[in-house]
Amino acid sequence: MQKKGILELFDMKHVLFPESFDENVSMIADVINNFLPWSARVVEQPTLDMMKAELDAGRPIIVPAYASSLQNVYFRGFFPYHMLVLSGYDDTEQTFIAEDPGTQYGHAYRYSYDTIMSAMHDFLPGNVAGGSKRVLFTSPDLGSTADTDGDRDGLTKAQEFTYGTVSYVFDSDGDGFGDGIELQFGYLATKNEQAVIQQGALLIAPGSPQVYYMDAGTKHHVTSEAVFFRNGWNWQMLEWISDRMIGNIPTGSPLT
Ligand SMILES: [Ca+2]
Ligand SMILES: [Ca+2]
Repeated sequence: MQKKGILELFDMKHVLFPESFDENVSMIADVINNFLPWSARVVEQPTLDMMKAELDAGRPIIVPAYASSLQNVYFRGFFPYHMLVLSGYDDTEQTFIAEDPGTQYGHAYRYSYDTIMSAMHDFLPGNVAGGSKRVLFTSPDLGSTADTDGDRDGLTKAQEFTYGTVSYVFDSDGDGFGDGIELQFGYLATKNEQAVIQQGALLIAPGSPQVYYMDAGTKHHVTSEAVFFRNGWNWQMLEWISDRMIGNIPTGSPLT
């Protein structure tokens, strides 16, 4: 869950922060809380015990770090600021178990407690080594973020995941109408229906078992399977559209 989420984060952040190239944890929390199917909160000055308790509860922690202090021999090139995810710990070895996107060896990579606690620094322009000690505690629950509407399309974050629309895109199917307005009026927000109802299309909608053939801007009921197969059609050709949209299309004579 979280791993995919971390990758998506960097695509989403431009929606909230179009001008930003570096992210502090509070910006990352905003992106998570607006757009991802989980939630996060900034925790200042976390102690080792607090962090272990989170990991015991199965909740990964996002840690901002001054990269040099991580002393990861696989890092290449110079980058002052780095984020990684802690997914567990090992008291015997005194290590955190990390998912570190910084190298190809980052899966289940181990950093000592001391390394993480000392490298932990939030982004501070020009002086990451002086950044505050803080992390993001994450939760698989939407919590109070269920009601956010980061892309301002009229659907809450929870609704976007229920309906399968894109939480950070105002108009998921790119048909010129926002997600919220389409669902409010009974259209599909995840399919460009106008693009589908073209000449020759075979249409079906959830509220009716009837199949229609589009011809000259009108829909024609295909009255039997015999008619359907006689025309060389197959079921894969059916396009599902909303009851609302199919109701908008003028009806012509049935195909018999
Ligand atoms: Ca949306
Ligand atoms: Ca749309």
